[in-house]
Amino acid sequence: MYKIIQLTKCDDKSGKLISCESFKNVPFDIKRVYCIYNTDSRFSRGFHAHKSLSQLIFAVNGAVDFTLDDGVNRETITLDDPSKCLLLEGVVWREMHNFRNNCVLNILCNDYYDDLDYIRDYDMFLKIVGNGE
Ligand code: T46
Repeated sequence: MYKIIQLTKCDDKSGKLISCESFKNVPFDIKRVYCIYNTDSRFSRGFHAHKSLSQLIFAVNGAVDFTLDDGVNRETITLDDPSKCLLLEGVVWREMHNFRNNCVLNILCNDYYDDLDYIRDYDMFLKIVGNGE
């Protein structure tokens, strides 16, 4: 349903650095990068799946809980360290809850923005993954 990719940290007394490179630690060609910032713990985000988009997601600041669902299993994982990346490939329902400590998310994608790639209806999602009526 998902993979965690651990980035190597270059860490010294002046600070920490992580880097992402296509086909090295990112398993796809990066076509788009977007950022979610100014987050508010009172509001959750997501509530959709993608038909074909692959994404690598990491919290460059703060923390957030991702609830992931493949139509059979539902699991919640926390992103709270910039070197801990969540790789989502395939049709996975995602919800983001409990944004905290000024959470800023960085997301790398293998494709351009396309509204038609979104599945925003949970029953439709279940049908697509073969677990609906
Ligand atoms: C995902 C989770 C983790 C754009 O114009 N370009 C973009 O590249 C993106 C991602 C969004 N938008 C527009 C579309 C909406 O009008 O920004 C608005 C907010 O997007 P959305 O409600 O989809 O945001 P989230 O936080 O619910 O979901 C986002 C991504 O859309 C989604 O692909 O997996 O983050």
